[in-house]
Amino acid sequence: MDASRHERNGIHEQNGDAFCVHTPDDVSTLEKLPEPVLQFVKQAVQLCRPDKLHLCEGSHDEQATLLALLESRGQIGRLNKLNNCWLARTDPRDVARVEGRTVMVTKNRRDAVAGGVNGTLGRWMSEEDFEQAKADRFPGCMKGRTMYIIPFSMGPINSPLSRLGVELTDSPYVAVSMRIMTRVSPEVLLALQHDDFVRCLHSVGAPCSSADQRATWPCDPDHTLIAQLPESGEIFSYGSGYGGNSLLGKKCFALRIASHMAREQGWLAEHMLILGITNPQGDKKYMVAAFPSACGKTNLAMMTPALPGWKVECVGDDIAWMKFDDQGQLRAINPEFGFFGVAPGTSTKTNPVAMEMIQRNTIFTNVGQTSDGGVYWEGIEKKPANGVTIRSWLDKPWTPSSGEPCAHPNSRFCTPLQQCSILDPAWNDPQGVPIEAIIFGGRRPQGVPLVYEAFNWKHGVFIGAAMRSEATAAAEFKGKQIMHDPFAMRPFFGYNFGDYLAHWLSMDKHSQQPRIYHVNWFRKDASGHFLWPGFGQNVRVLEWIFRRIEGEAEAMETAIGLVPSPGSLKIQGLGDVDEEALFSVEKGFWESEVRKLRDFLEGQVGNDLPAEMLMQLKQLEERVALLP
Ligand code: GTP
Ligand code: SPV
Ligand code: MN
Repeated sequence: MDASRHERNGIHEQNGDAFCVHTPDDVSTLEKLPEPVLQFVKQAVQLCRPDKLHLCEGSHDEQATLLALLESRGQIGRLNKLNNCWLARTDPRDVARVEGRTVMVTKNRRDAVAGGVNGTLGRWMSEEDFEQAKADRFPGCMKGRTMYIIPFSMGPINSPLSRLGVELTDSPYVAVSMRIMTRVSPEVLLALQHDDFVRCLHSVGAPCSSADQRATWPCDPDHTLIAQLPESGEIFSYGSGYGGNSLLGKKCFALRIASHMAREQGWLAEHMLILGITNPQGDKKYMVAAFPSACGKTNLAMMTPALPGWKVECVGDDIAWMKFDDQGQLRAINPEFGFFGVAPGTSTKTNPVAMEMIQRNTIFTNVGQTSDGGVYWEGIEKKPANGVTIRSWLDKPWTPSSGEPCAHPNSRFCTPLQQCSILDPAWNDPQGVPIEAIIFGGRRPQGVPLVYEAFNWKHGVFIGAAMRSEATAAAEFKGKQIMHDPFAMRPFFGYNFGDYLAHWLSMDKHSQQPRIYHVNWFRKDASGHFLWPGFGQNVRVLEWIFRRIEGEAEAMETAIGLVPSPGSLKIQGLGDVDEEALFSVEKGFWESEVRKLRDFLEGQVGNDLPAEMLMQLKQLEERVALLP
């Protein structure tokens, strides 16, 4: 591809470097913008050549207008059975994050990727290569389209833990989704007068003549590129309209750019849910948990506890920004304003809270549709009424015997946070909530116990670094291979993973470190059945963690950490649970696990690995060697 790709298509006429958008609407839009935002918009307009500008104010009426526009173009359809709910079907080539086309752009390669390798822990692109890639893609890319200007806040506006952004996009689907997922309001525009912001530029990469907006899901999969420039606080995303590739407040900003900021400013930006849990006596604790994509964060964050008297409340289901306060207490905010949750597997049994909240004001993407205007997916466990037929995410007639999934495995719902019936009272607290436990976890069909506790902070950081999990449909990977996914951040690191580990280790200086745990809901028996019922029953594990923090639950030492002493985890009333199989730590499995971990850390992190991590690895190897 070369710089004149769009010109060759007859789409981009060069009309000097005049600021080319000048309808009366556009002019009044621009007058409202704070100077730095205006400069950002002007440069983007010159580069991308949109036909029109639209400044998003985030109002209800504006949302309705944009949804109606999308509907009139056939880009979304109304779901009549639900209230103000919509279905988007993407181009089948644009259904998930594309890690292979996601890059960090920094002056020095070492600042972006560990071990000097473009490996599984991120990809680096040089500034020169990025300039070329940008020149190959962005000139004229918005021709025929409107550029939406979206000022947004990640986190409560004016919280010391929050940060601002402006996304410019030619996708109205992105505009309506950003209005659900982030705080978009005139207040943000005011705040932008004083505060710096992250500059986010997004294009679907399909310029068109104004009259022809017919493509139902414009995208350019062959040239997709998602580039983060942490040193200048910029994001450039081209070619994909889907989720984390295009809703730039989420993974690109709140994880990749923010983790870089967090390191410089002494805080943490993590792929973690935040929940509050209250025991029958009314004592409450907040916990965060990092599981890789599609491994159960949304489910845990909204859990309906199976133990009587216990209550779980949700602060967030995907991202936590955390900082130790002056008292040495770790505090967390959810920078997001909505949920972008996995649909398949969501049912009134597994997640009744989510099922209730998605009945209104929700945008579904790539789920199946019933002929009476409802939604359908694998595991919804609700038979459609007699005579009702189903169309799949590919808009083809579908029955259970069709031999292909009804919903794409990475299909999602996009719903406002405030519709969650168990939203925590402190969800919008600018100070954040106090965190007492950090939980890591993954999908491990073999070998990894239901729960274990780290011996101390350093060992806990090592447990995060050692995380592995089965691949899921949230990214482009195929099959069920077990991948290294340290801290559930593998696709989201904004800087060298070795430096990231050093940053986590440096938190040891604070007076009240939360305890660190590892959980695994996904261990299977020899015939492939889950050993643990999961979902609402996971509260039994949280209950044990709760009592551990209070100093009330017994644990015993194993080679990998502290597991519940026999009888300490409350499994009464669960029926058949094979405790032995759930908690066994087998020598053969862990020998192989530790070997893989050493290969990974040496190969991918190399000299950037902090010495403390090598020490932890050696100690684990020694403990595993002593296993019977
Ligand atoms: P992202 O939004 O991609 O970051 O994912 P997430 O971590 O929020 O994943 P989510 O909670 O949406 O879970 C995805 C899948 O995991 C669904 O298919 C769930 O049914 C399944 N799942 C969640 N919790 C459990 C559990 O406790 N046991 C079992 N067996 N499956 C679970
Ligand atoms: C994930 O993949 O972890 C998600 C979905 O939360 S997306 O926003 O598409 O990255
Ligand atoms: Mn996620």
